[in-house]
Amino acid sequence: MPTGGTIAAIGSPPGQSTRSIIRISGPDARTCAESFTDLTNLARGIHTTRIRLNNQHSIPCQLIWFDGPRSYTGEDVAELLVVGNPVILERILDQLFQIPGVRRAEPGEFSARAYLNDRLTLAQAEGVALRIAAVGDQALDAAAKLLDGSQGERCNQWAEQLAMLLALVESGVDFTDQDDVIPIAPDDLRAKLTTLNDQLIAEIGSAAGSVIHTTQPEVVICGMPNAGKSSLFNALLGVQRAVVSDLAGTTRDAISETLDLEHDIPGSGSIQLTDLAGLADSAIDAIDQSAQEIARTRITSADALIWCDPSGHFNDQEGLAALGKPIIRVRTKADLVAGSADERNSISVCALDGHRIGVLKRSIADAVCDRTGMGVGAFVPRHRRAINQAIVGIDQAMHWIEPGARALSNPELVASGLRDALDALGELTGQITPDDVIGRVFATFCVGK
Ligand SMILES: Nc1nc2c(ncn2[C@@H]2O[C@H](COP(=O)(O)OP(=O)(O)OP(=O)(O)O)[C@@H](O)[C@H]2O)c(=O)[nH]1
Ligand SMILES: [Mg+2]
Repeated sequence: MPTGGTIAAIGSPPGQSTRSIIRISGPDARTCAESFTDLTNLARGIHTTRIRLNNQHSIPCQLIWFDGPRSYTGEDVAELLVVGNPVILERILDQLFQIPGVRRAEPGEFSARAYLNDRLTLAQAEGVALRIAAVGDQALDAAAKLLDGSQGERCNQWAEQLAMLLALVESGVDFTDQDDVIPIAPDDLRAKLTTLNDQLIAEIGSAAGSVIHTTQPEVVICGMPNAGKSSLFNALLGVQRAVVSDLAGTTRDAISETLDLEHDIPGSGSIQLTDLAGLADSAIDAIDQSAQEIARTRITSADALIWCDPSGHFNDQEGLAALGKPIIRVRTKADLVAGSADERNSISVCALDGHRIGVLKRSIADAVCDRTGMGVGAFVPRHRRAINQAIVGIDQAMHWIEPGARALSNPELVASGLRDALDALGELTGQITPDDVIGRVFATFCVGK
């Protein structure tokens, strides 16, 4: 990411809206703000003015001025609130870029400057990103904890405890020839590490080892051709989105739509629902072959599967169960079954009249949206990875601590595991922040943030 200069970007989503925002940050922000308006000697606060466009038209604008360092980025910042017309916004930006030293901001560059100017810690910057991307209350709560620094505080405490235990183990390495020196009793060390590990596991909660999205979880509808998948997709969405026909092999693509479960099941948020081509032993033609490959890829990356089978047998030739993901077995075309279907292992639905679609929605919410017990660390992939690494390091260290022993027989190996764990946590506490970590964090931001 380039640094320096004055940056400008649109800070609101693309498209038309009543108001949009253009952000400008850097040493020339004042020049930018004053050269297109009648404002002079800008003072902190909101100013109502007009922006001249190419000296022809002028449009009304509210300009919010922040003197550095008391601004988001720590630099002089101007925010322009103007009518949300993309043509006008681009024109304003073009004019700004005529000013020497002013250029378009990279994704996340405003927040990167805030970080470089000590206005935000890395974790707080991630809190900003999470707050923008948050889907649901739990992600918002996690963002708040990142932003208020309480999560960083906890990481610091873990890192300090680990550093202290590592120091004790290492001092044991230095004094191995003196039998009477026992810096820490193995059982004490084990107990302390167990507590620490429990806290780390709680931090990523039920997400330990699994993939969690800051955006919506993806649920795919899979099963044999003609199983009624597309009909179910449409019934869940409440619109005729996918083509339905009695020919097997109708669906040839992965079709995704957002399904909002919040309305029916408060607290569950929304998901990406994807309809797939049917899985078969053989392909009808080359298109079918590639449709099936797409389907298999999407099944592998999904967070949960809705497995449709009108027979209710759920013979697993495809090895879906072995994927270890939540599976919701749905007996489709329940209206064709004489008598009431066995509901112990599956939900019987009819896509034509919506029978038990509500029950299915609830199972979907249970499968993917049950984030209870999920800690802050679960929401940001970098945190989840670092905490997982720390857990692995501590596990390795514990492997070499024999219960009841008077001294550690392999203190070097214990120390090595603890050092790995400390390194992993160091990335979170900001003690170890290589450039590529910073780049990775801000690369996930949108332009204008
Ligand atoms: N009676 C009844 N028919 C259904 C039901 N759901 C789907 N069908 C019929 O089953 C046939 C196949 O439906 P689709 O939804 O296209 O099935 P699909 O699994 O998406 O099929 P492919 O995309 O070809 O894999 C159509 O003729 C639907 O009208 C149902 O609940 N009851
Ligand atoms: Mg289909």
